[in-house]
Amino acid sequence: AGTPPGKAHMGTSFSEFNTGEFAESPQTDLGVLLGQVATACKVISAAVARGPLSDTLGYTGTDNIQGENQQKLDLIANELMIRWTEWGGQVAAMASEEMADIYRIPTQYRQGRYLLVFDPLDGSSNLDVNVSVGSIFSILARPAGEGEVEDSDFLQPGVMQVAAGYALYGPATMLVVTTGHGVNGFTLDEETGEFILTHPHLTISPDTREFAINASNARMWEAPVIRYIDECLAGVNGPRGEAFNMRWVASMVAEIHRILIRGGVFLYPKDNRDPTRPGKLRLMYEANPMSFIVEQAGGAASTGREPIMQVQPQALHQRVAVILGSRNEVERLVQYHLDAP
Ligand code: AHM
Ligand code: MG
Repeated sequence: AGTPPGKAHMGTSFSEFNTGEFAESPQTDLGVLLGQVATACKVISAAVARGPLSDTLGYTGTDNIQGENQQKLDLIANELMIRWTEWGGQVAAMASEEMADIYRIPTQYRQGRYLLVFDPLDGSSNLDVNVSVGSIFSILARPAGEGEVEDSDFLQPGVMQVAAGYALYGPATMLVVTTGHGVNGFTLDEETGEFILTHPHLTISPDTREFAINASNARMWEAPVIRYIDECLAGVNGPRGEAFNMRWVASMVAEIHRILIRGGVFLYPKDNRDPTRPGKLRLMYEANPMSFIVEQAGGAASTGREPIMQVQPQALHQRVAVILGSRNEVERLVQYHLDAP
């Protein structure tokens, strides 16, 4: 959704904002789809909040495609995202962290021109301790062509995204969206069931003294990341001459949201635990949508060696190294990668 011209638009509902944004536009379908994704996120928010009361916490005993144990709410959220978006005629196929293969829209529904890619419940290892989790989504245009959608139709670099966003299920439920014209944040009003514009035109400060990384992996990091974190930890007497603070929620959505609100840099870098694994996070439904949001808010997103959104995907579930947030810190990390032998 685009940048509203000033405070007058604070308090606008997401539906009204979307209608204004896409009125007279050939992308009306995109507005409709975003509205359906927003509704799916409201329903997922309610399911997450009821978790402890409805026997939906805990594991299913099955693994997803990345060999991670699925939680009941991972699968419920996946199902809800599909059910609330498949019937409207905007989507041709979907892909998700929780589905090994793509999901083609059943033939009883109209086939749309968009591909919806999502992580239905990111950070779900936090569910049992009642810490923030979220949903992440990315919308791509279906390439022109005949016949069924194939995996290869999804394998577009992040620069091709037409929209991306996340819902954060925290103390308040929020929806943060970009369609390539800035980033806007909406808060769910539980009384009316509407997402209300509370954070127009989010921007990330170029400088920060806060970083986020899972430091338990330090022994496996590459040299440029070790250098960067060592310098942050060295404090006022180190080469940065400043004291840095650290945060790690282990929910990427909460982490990126914090960075949008008060700056920061987030790293899930490549490490040497498995030479075939370029990072932990998934390119298509974690790294790309978050990179689109961060760049639209004036931040930067890199693998350390190239901009994340320029990585050509080879597979739906491929992983990638992630360094994103305040522009000057990301640029410093890119420089450290260039400097490394
Ligand atoms: P998930 O999709 O299985 O929830 O994994 C992604 C999450 C991110 O939200 C978070 O940044 C990271 O994994 C946390 O990893 P770690 O367990 O190493 O702290
Ligand atoms: Mg995830």
